Amino acid sequence: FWRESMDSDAPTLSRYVMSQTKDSELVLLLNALATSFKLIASAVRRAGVAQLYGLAGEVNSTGDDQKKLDIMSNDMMINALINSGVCSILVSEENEEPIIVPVDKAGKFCVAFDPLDGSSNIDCNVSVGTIFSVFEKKDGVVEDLLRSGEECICAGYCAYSSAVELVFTFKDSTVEGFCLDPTIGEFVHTRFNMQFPADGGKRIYSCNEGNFIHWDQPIKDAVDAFKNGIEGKPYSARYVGSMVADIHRTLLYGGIYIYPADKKSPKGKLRMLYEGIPMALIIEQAGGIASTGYFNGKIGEVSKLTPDAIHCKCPIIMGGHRDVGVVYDCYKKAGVEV
Ligand code: P6P
Repeated sequence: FWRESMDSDAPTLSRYVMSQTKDSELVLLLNALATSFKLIASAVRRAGVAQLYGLAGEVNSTGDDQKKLDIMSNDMMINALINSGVCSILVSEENEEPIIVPVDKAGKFCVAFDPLDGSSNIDCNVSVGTIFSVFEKKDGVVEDLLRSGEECICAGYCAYSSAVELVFTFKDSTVEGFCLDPTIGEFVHTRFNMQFPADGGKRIYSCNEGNFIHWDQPIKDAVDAFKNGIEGKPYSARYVGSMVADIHRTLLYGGIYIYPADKKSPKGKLRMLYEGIPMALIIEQAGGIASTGYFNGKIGEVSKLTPDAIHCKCPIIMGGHRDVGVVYDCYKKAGVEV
């Protein structure tokens, strides 16, 4: 009995990564990322008692007021990645300019990340997360990150909530989930080959309806369809306003997440490199769809977009065939080729 009291064979993140690749630098990269997620989780946990709520008095690349936790989380990721010795270029939502790793510590990866996405929610204890995407260096210049999502070698997010949960995927591989076990300080494998619910899952639509007046007609028609219920089946509205929370729920429960291009945000609001592309890789490799909706004159796929600047934006419509199909039907009715 006593031997079952502890897992003497814990399926840790490092063990999983080493089982998937012989590239020791990739193992080092994931370890450095995991270390930063543990540090951020600790800072988020302590925010209330360590006076980490509130503004830091600066603004970021998005023009958002930076929270103390934004800056602390950003420092934690930058320091962990620079000292991993396997990165050359870092792009953070919190930094207008890319971070060029000193040559003596430079390696073959380029990493784009939003260290604490949804941090406008942090002061009211709503869950937040880190989102990241990884590319291989070409020339060691920032243009190495201005590549199609199809060249992304791995991507994922870490949710800081009731559990600290890392969900990530290697390109052309499965989506795996790891929970931080605080008793051993390791991410352990808890979800295997995550799949978007085949039937579309729960009928949930997730969008900021405060933008309704700015949307194009097909998006308005699709959201109205969800509101009115489809084939007599009602939908629920769920919108946290933290992308990691909204996407994680959509991946696990089903439904659709919509942040379209509109009159207010002609390129969408979310960032391509460290929100759109990583989430698209996760959703697609879990069997879902990550569409841009009508963007650049056509209906496209987020994972096939190429950023023209490190902080450029993209529209995002993510879900299963059932609900994304409702959006597509509305575009077809408007005469758009889908
Ligand atoms: P809105 C948070 O600022 C964020 O980048 C995502 O985490 C979230 O999904 C979205 O923006 C919320 O945007 O316009 O609805 O407040």
